[in-house]
Parts: sequence; structure tokens; C-alpha cells
Amino acid sequence: MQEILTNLGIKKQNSGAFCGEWLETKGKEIESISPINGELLAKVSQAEKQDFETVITEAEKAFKIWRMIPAPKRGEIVRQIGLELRKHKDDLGKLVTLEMGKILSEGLGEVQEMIDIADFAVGLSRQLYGKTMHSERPIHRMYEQWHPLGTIGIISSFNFPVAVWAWNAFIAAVCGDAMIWKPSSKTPLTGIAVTNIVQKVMEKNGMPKAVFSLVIGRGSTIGESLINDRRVSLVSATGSCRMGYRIGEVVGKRLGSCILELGGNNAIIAMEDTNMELALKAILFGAVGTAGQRCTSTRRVLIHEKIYDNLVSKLKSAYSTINIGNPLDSDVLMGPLIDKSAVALYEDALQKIQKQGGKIICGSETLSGKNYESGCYVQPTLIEAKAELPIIQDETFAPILYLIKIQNIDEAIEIHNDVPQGLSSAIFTNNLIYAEKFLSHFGSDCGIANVNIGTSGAEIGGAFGGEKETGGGREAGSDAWKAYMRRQTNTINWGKEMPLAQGVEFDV
Ligand code: UN1
Repeated sequence: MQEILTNLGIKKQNSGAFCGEWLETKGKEIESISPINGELLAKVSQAEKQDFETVITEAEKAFKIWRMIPAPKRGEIVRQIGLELRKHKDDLGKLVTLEMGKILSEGLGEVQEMIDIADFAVGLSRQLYGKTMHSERPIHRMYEQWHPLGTIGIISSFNFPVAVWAWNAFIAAVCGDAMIWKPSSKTPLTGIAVTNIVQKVMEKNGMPKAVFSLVIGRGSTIGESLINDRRVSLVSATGSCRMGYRIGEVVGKRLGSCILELGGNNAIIAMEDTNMELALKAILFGAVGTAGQRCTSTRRVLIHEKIYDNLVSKLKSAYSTINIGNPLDSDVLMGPLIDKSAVALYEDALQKIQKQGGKIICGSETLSGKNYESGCYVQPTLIEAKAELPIIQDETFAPILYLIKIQNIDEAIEIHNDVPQGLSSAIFTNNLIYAEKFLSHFGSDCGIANVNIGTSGAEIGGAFGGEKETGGGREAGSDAWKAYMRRQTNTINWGKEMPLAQGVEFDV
């Protein structure tokens, strides 16, 4: 463990703010404790309000330089960052696992997601296209161009401590923005490690290092400073709906922009012709992967009555074989939850479920004893549920899966959409009509809708995000970059007359 920390530049005691150099932060210390075994990884002194002021001032200065570097040159820097990430993939993936508790294959996958978005951003740096239009006025030209936006804030969550930052950061970087990253206080060390990797590249290239700034601190001080500050043009935040409502209100009030990627309540519809083998794999990865702590985790399976008993019994036997334990062991499929408060939420949800009439099919225990001393390990749980149970409306960030019987596609779609969130969704069927219906405007109301693959594990190439209480933001691929730039429409008169649009006459 110590070797990994040393390789990534993590000390016993770390600063909680970077803006070209590490500041001497003096805020209350936080301890990064591994949920695997309760071991202290390292400490961080949190940033305070005055540190935030220093960071934003430096980020603003960096932006003024960075925006003048041609976009393909900015892409070249991101290319080098991608190469560094490849070199550090093993250590960083392990640190993600140590600090967050996801299994190593997923920890490494998260770093791969960073590398993928770096590659995407490099190409994008030569493709920040605007349109040209034909002017209605003679001898005039019209076009639009995209300019860097400014300094942006990135608030990330513990469950994807590095990948989601990269989706935002690498796109924002080629777009010419400077950024201030506020990682979750539950996973500060991965933030520090990534900042160390990126800074080396910036320094080697003589680039302003505060382009990639970092603040680690409390939501009530640093988070509030970040969202309230008019110098922060865009706040891109991943986290709970509660947090999103606060950010939306504050940033909206000052007419800033937001990209919100909040809760999900993702469902898989399994129709009567479901390929059981595929569905089983997708449901297991979606519901048990990352211990149910992805915003894309599968929370509900809506199963056609004709295959209900068969699929439930297959799921039950698959659940009984899941190896829960140290996520660094290659035969383990499910590690711990992030901390004991997450376990308390899991336990609380299970109590509510039973009170409301849901039936536990398997799981539901918090594990204790040898190998589970940290108190963060729980069993993945299957619940037989009716669509009406109030708890089904909530996202419980834990491996609890509701199984609901449906009779036909229309009923399935209705139940599917009858939740406040709208992130990811999937249908299993080989029936063209079912699939098309699900993907149509009659169908899934989510930002992501899949056929014969699960709800989680999206690739970076598409725009990622969702509707309704999920917040409406889009990050990563496709044209999500546009949110990180400002659009300017330009009209140029290259003639000797001054005609007005819409045929208006205004001659003196
Ligand atoms: C998240 O949980 O916030 O689609 C992001 C997925 C991952 C990203 C999840 N690529 O599951």
C-alpha cells in the first residue's frame, strides 16, 4: 500500500488545495480511511475560504493564458496527460480500490475511462466546429464560433472519484477553460494523486498549472464558495438530487450555468423472449457491480410474468455465489460500501421495504467477523416488490434490487417511467416492436436507453446524463463539449451598403 501512495506522491499529511503549487491549508483535517479494512491511508488538511480565494484568483490568471493556446496545442497537452495515466494506471487503479472499495478490475476500468476520454478530447481539440449560415442580407457573411468559457467548477462524487472528473476536465481543457475540482471528501487522495500526475505534464510544457486546480473542503464552506462565485462560469456536479437542488438554486440565481448529473433509478425490462444468459449477466453487473454505488446501477427489474419465476430463481442462485470481500482479490466480485453511514442507509431502506410490504428473497445482512471488520460489507439483496411501494421512488445507493412483475410492454414502460429520476434504462428482447417502442418517444424517458445490454457501464463516446431529477446535464462524448464553451454568432458586412434584416427601412 505504502508503495502505491509514494508512487502517486501521497504523503502522510497532505495539503487540500492546489493552484499551481500546493497551499499550506490549515482547515480541519480529514482522514482517508479504506473501507476495505478501516486502515488509515493518509490525512488531508482541508481548504478554507481564504484558500478558495487564492485558488480562484490563480485559476482566473491561468485561464487568461490557457485560452490563448491554440486548441490543438491544448489537445497535445491532454494527449501527454493520457500517456502519463497509462503509465500510472496500475497504481491509480489500486488507489481507487483502496480508497473507494470498488473491485480492482473496476478501479482499473475507471482509469481506462480517463484514458479513453483523454483520447477523445485530443481528437475533439481539432473539431470544435461552428456552423456557417447564409445571411439574408446581400454581401454579408454569417457564422458562429465557440470560445473558451472561463473558469469552471467540477464537483465529483466518491463513487467515480477520478473518471467523472476526467470527462469534465479533459473536455474543458481542450475547450480552453481553467477548472477548480472539488472531489468528494470521502475520496480526497485519488484527487491529489491525479493532480500530481497532471501537474508534471503542465510543468514540463511550461503551461499554467492552475488550469487544473483542486480544493478539498467542506460543502458548507468550499462548496458554497464555489457555487456562489460569479467568476465560476459553469458548475458541473455529480452527486445526490438533494445536492443538485441546492446547486441549481444558487447557480441559477446568479444566472450561471450548470451541468447536473444526479440520482438514477434505473430499470431493466425483461420481456417474455429475454435471452436469459445475457440478461442475467447484465443484471448482476448492474445491481451488484460497484456494490450498487453507480448512478447507473440497476435498481429495478420489470419482469414479464411468463418468465418471472424462472428469472428470479436464476438470479437467486447467482446471488448466492457472489464472493464478497477484499476488492483487491481477483476472485471477489463485491467489495465494501464506502463507509458505515452508507451501511446505515442500506439497513434503513431494508426496514422500510419490509414495512411497506416488500419481500426479501435473499441477502439483507450486514456482514461481520473475519475479513469484514471495517463494518462496511453488506449482502446484495433481492426484493420482490410491487410497483406502488413508496420506497421504489428513492435511489438507495446500495446493492438492493427490486423485482417487479409486468404483463405487457405498455405496462412495463408506464412503471418504468413512473419515478422522479431519468438516467439509464434497458430492455431485453429480440422483438423489434418492443425494442423500437422502448426507444421511441412513447418509451423510456431516460437520457440513456439500451437494448440487450444493461444500465451501467456506459462508454465515453456518447453524451452521458439524464432527465427529470437526474438534472438534465450531459457530459463526456458527442457534442457535450458545447456546454464548456460560449457560442458567438458573427455577421460581417463586406459590401458598401447597410441593409437591415427583416426588410426594415431606417434611412435619414
Ligand atoms: C456514475 O456512477 O456517476 O456508465 C458514473 C457507467 C460509468 C459511469 C458512471 N461509465 O456506469
